[in-house]
Amino acid sequence: MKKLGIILSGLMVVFYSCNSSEDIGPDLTDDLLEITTHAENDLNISIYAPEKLFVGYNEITVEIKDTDGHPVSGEISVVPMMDMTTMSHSCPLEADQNTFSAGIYNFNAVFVMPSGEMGSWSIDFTINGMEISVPVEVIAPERSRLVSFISTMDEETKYFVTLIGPKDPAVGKNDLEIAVFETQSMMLWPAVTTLEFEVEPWMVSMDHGSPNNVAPGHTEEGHYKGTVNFTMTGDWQIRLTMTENGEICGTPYFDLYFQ
Ligand SMILES: [Cu+2]
Repeated sequence: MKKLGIILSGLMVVFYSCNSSEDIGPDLTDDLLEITTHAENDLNISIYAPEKLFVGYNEITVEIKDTDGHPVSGEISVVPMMDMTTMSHSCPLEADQNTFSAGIYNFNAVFVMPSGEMGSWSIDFTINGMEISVPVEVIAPERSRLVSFISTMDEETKYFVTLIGPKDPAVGKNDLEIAVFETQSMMLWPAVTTLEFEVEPWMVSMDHGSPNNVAPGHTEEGHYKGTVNFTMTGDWQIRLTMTENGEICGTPYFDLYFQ
């Protein structure tokens, strides 16, 4: 009788933990936008992001449930792909985890072109051995958050510099974050970790800069962080000088506007 009690209480724990794991579910806060949902191979996949997917650095959350609505766990891999009919290519990707739990998986993708007549994007998953391709739309933002160019140093390396922050620029000191990748093949877009930068915010309309800026330095995996100081509202350019071993490889800039 005592044994039965232990078994029963054990079962209670199992039932209880089943229920509570459903309750844990996705922590999808209100500030995430549902980009798309896709059903295939008995899985329902929803893709969320802070805003519409755009050319630049996108932080993406994937919700994976079975057909009964229960969160799924297991193994996962992800590859963004653009099909351009005569060829296809991927893009820079930050996806370190190859497992996911409680139905949630996060990764970052730097889309390098907008969807359109040139081609269409999909996010191709392998989830617990099943290949699932989710079509997505990528827009070109009003002000570019991705600059690509060929290195002026070796005239060969193709760089992609993406502006991650400031996300909400304001008068005063703002955290600056950029990330840099290069193209090695249609599928290989590694982070570039060996660069140095100078930064100069410039107000084009009034032809002046600002004091007290901090050049972005490498932190990890091709991310560079610094500070930009805006002395007034309006149109600004974040002008960067990118060097490697003391030689200039490019001068990308980003336009910003805030009131
Ligand atoms: Cu393309």
